[in-house]
Amino acid sequence: MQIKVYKAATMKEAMQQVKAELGADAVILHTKKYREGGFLGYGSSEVVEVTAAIEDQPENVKPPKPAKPRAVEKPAPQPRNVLNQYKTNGTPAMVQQLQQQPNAAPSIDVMAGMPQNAATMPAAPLAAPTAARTADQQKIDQLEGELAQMKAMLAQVMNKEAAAGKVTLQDVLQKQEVASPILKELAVQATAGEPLLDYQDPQAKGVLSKFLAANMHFSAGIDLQQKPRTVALIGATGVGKTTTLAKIAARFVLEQNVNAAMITADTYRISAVEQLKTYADIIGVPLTIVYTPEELKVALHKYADKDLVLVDTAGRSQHNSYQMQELQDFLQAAPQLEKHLVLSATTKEQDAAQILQKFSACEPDHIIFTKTDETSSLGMILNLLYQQDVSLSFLTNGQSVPDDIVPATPDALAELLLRAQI
Ligand SMILES: Nc1nc2c(ncn2[C@@H]2O[C@H](COP(=O)(O)OP(=O)(O)O)[C@@H](O)[C@H]2O)c(=O)[nH]1
Ligand SMILES: [Mg+2]
Repeated sequence: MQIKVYKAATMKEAMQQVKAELGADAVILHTKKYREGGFLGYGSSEVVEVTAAIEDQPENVKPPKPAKPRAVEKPAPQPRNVLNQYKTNGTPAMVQQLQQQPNAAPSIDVMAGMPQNAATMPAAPLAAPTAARTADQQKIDQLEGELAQMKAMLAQVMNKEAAAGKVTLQDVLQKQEVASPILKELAVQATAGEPLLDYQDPQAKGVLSKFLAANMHFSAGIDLQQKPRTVALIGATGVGKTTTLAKIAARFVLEQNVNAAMITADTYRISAVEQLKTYADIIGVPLTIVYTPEELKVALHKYADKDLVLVDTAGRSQHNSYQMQELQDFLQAAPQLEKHLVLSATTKEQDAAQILQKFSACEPDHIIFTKTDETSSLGMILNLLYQQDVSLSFLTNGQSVPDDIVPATPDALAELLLRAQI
């Protein structure tokens, strides 16, 4: 590796020198700004010093050409609902500004999609110290800048491996359509290089799981500690409410011997009642059919001694305000109900965001994602629930009752996301 120091009056000029001499692959190791010449501080001029490095080239390889100006990157699509919650601190704009300058630091190339603080690293040591800034703060800034530079260098090395056919954690998440601002957040929050781990590396699952745990809420199923537990499943038609309700009931009753009962308010189709009656008979739990909010209250009272009461509801369309109001009125009759909104993972993200928004009038406590086996775009789950208050309770992955359901945990979601076929 060659390391060279460049001095110039401005950062731009110093970067031009670096690029002209070392080419586009150069990495900026350090930047410094100080005053030189003059007498007792008078008449001195400001100097920018940039330390840059380039890996040694094999002999038959020509020296690197100066970087071509980068095409202006399209702004990353922002995920709905969560847009305003990213901790950007204004840095993406700075990155974009740097990328748009033909003379921008060559290290920006290396850092596309990298931590924002790494991408803006030359700026940190150059920030003019204000009177209020303590020496400690400056030291911290400098250390942060250096850390970001090291992250960027490591990423560069690992990027080469990725180019050699490795499928990284980041690749898989991209394939799953995780929104790019979230991918950038992963790069910021993870240790340098972790997003570029091979997706099959056991460490990759740990990295993803930790990121999910830090940025989403998980309730890992239903906790029966808080008694009595009355749970209603709500959502659009055909998303898997009844099947999921049967899976939950079967798990609790058959595996944990829980004393449970079922109530159904889905009386629109005879087949819907019959479907649940069949499950109730097989599992061996009582089922009550209710037509009005009053009847729901009576049924809940009747089952007051049960450890778990599961309530099925009719599918509602988010576009039908009458249906939505009817559901709200129904749920208001029993404020103690814990509401799980059931969403199919096969729904278009835009529609799922709308369903989430419309059903928020019913104040769901948890979200269940069904049919995770039928799509390879599971990034939607993360895009929708990123830094939202509502928690993920279950994930279902097939039609089989009771097998195809798992309590939602960071590990379970990480595992599903990493199952992508590349
Ligand atoms: N592949 C797959 N199908 C599911 C899953 N959950 C439910 N289904 C199917 O989706 C269809 C609708 O389910 P149902 O429970 O009747 O939906 P509801 O109208 O919301 O009550 C049925 O054919 C279920 O077997 C799942 O996790 N994966
Ligand atoms: Mg149903």
